[in-house]
Amino acid sequence: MSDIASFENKPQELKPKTKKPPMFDVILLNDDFTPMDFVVYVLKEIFNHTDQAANEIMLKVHNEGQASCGIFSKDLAETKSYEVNNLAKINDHPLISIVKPIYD
Ligand code: TYC
Repeated sequence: MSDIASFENKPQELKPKTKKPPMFDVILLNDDFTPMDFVVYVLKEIFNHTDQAANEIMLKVHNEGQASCGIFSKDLAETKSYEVNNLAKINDHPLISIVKPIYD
């Protein structure tokens, strides 16, 4: 019997408990003042989206009120959200992103 087969045949309570790390969504919020070009720039610079993806995400936020920029570990999500909000602030735009835990 292979190691894998014997592992898979073990009762549930004897298997090591492996837990996936919690993941976090960075969500961009709409406002009436931030220029569309600036939002596209932020999505390309901070989230490494292509020009096409950045435009699609920006339009989704504009039309629906919010959209995900990407899913990350807690640290990375908080860093990217801070970078968005800081870049907006120093450029005098009201653009805001928030971080939300993903429950599965
Ligand atoms: N609604 C903005 C405008 O009409 C554009 C915009 C898009 C602002 C996405 C924020 O997260 C945002 N200029």
